[in-house]
Amino acid sequence: MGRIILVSNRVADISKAAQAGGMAVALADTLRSREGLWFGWNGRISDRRSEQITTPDISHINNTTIATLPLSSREHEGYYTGYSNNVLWPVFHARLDIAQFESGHFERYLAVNRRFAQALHPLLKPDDTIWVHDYHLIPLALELRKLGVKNPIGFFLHIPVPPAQIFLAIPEHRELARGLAAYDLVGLQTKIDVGNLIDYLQDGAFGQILKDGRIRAFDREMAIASFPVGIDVEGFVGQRARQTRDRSPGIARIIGVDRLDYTKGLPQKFRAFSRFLAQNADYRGKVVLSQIAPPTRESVSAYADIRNELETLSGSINGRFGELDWVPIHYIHRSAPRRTLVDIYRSSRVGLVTPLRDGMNLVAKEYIAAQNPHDPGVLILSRFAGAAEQLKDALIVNPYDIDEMATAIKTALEMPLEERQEHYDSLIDGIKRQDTFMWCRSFLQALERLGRRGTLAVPRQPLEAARKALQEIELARVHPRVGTNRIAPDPI
Ligand code: ADQ
Repeated sequence: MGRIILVSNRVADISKAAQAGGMAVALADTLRSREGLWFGWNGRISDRRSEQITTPDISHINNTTIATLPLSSREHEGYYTGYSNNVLWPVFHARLDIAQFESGHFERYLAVNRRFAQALHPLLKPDDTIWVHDYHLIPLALELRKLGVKNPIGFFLHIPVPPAQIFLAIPEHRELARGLAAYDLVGLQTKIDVGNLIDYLQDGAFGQILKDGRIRAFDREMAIASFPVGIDVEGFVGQRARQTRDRSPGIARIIGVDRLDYTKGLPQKFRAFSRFLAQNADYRGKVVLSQIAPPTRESVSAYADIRNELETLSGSINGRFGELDWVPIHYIHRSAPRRTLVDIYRSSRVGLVTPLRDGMNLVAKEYIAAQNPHDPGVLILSRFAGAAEQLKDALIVNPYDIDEMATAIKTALEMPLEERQEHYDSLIDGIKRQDTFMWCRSFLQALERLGRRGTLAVPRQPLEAARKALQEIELARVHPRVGTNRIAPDPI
């Protein structure tokens, strides 16, 4: 069996993968069981010019080679902050309003991908399988193909794909599509993402769906399929720091754990909790919202704005409802050690996971995995998190609908034990079945099968599958006016 070559913007420390959680665990596990190489940026910014940074630093951990390069400061500004974080991240999360299309950044983005391809090329062997991760590296396969690389190359996008009309607004959308077409397999989080990408490729890049479900674009054929990212359930629960204890007897906790990012819907979450307190005076003093939100990408101005907004909001809500012995919102702008998360989730009555848009959202899965099966808490989940496609037995809400979220909080707090257990049983089953190891295995098997036989069983009708997935989420959504989390479709 050939080697596995992983390429990602940042290379995880595989000796500490368990603490990082999520996909790092599965990738490190794959590299333990077969020879491989992990290539990417080492997180450092060098004083040297980019032309002088050509050979990667190489180290070895067991049978894995780690090859990393620094970025020059111009590259960091154009490729990382400028294009990846200020164009691709907001646009793919449907936030065209805050995208910053500045000249020169796309060229830097391409140039870094070209430099990475040139540095990786000499390290490759003919029977290697190459797996590239995330939006920073969309053009990498095309740059490798230009150097004559014929190996199977797969790409996995961790963030969502926006609807075609939004994708089309990126000035360089055709170059990005041409880059995607250089991969043999493009893996996305959900069927809805697959539908969006195929829609765009048909309308914006004149792609065609072939009879076997693959897509032909820019004179190449690629397979596009969904591979939902999961968690390592046992590994996560097993690292639990201590036994659950009720931290504040008599007070129910609602928990939120999100990076402080404008995609995570934190102001809407705070407003919904405030609306809930305004409408349910009897709950004042009996429930708190604890929001853990560590800082990320603080050099980007949109992140400073969201931080200010949250600090103002939590201050005003606490000022309006708080008492000397009760503060309604605990807002913690720091990271929590991973081993304490299980205990925090488990001792919280409600998990409130309401991003405006999210590729998957692993916090939703971690919250369920951490619950006590005999007395589980309730997950409230945004219909716009990729996880909603799998976790339809959560209370599914529209994060823009503050009243609906406020109602869902009440429904969750008052849900009888039997109903909570039914929801939990169905959710934990799916989370265990589609875990992080299955995600990694199924992507690699699909990519290697494509490399050997040139075929992959993908849905023949991906657009139909996407439409059905969207309808199913809408059907599962909490409906405040009906007061139930199940509505029947309207008769036509
Ligand atoms: P993220 O946007 O980072 O990831 P998410 O999947 O929710 O989002 O979580 C990442 C991990 O970070 C989780 O394991 C969580 O426990 C941890 N984490 C978050 N906040 C924390 C805190 N305050 N303290 C400690 N740990 C915290 C991107 C995409 C997602 C996609 C993942 C994986 O944006 O949509 O699910 O990649 O593909």
